Amino acid sequence: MSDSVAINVTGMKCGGCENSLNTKLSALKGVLAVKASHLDKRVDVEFDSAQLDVEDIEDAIIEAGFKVE
Ligand SMILES: [Cu+2]
Repeated sequence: MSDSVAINVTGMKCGGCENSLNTKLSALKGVLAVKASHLDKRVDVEFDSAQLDVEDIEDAIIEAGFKVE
């Protein structure tokens, strides 16, 4: 089932940071769409809640070197 979440993320400073986070999260199984914004300090994620949950996404964000608020 498709679900969506907006996660507050700090540490993104430019479009390059957005791209690396987009790439990292898009690679997760079950992630359908990602939109990271360093200006909004936020990442919007659509995902299949049967395959992963919000914690898995947050873990990947932290692994990518950013901070979940
Ligand atoms: Cu950057």
